[in-house]
Amino acid sequence: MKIDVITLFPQLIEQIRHFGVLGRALEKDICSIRCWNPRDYTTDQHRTVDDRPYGGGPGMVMMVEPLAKAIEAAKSSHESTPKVVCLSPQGERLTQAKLEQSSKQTGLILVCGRYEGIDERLLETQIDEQWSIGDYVLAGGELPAMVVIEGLIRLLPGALGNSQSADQDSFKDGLLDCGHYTRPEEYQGMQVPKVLLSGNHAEIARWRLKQSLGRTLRLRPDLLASKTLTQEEITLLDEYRKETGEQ
Ligand code: 4FL
Repeated sequence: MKIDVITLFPQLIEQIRHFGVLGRALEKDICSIRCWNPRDYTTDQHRTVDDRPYGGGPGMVMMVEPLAKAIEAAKSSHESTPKVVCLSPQGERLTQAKLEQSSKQTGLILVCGRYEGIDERLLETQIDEQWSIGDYVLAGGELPAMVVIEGLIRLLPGALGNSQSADQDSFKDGLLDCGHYTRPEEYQGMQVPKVLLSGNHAEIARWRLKQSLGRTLRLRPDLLASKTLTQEEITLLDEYRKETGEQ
């Protein structure tokens, strides 16, 4: 997968090369990241990328031309035209399902806005989708773009080691993850659940699914409401309710 990032702060995005799963995936060529700076596509002496808003008001607006040229340059480095996504609070909310769909594409262009926003005509002509990572306002789209990149790359085949797997993730089946434990067996009087020490893999899988279901019911009932449960899951959830006395 080839990801291009349109940003005034390429150094910020480049940081991810140096860390963990992402760094290794880039080294292994499972994916590539390239930044394009709109400032490199300006024609005036001051390399201007923003200007005052028509109609007045505070802040600055990112100009169409440098952004459009940077996007065009990124596009022409792809064999087939990738989707162009702008990170913005007014976008569609990012979900694991969206990341999974996008991880099947061979390319993606992420556009990071700064200042008060981007000239509306760029959104109309160059942007296919807008994505939001949550209902809050940041100083720019760079951190949200890094969130997208991290979420995407770990889904690419070979990005995670054999011992890890995106298949086991929280949200994989629309449920929260179960609790996890490691040594010691007892911490401040609290024991690791006995079933996890049993070596009975079928029982352990059943316990984990029950915990996932119960936790989702307790913490994110909205997730459970939009999921169709299998007969086994209904049974497990009933058991969880009985065991914990929860509704
Ligand atoms: C983008 C916030 C995506 C949340 C400012 C500029 C943002 C954002 N999700 N805030 N872009």
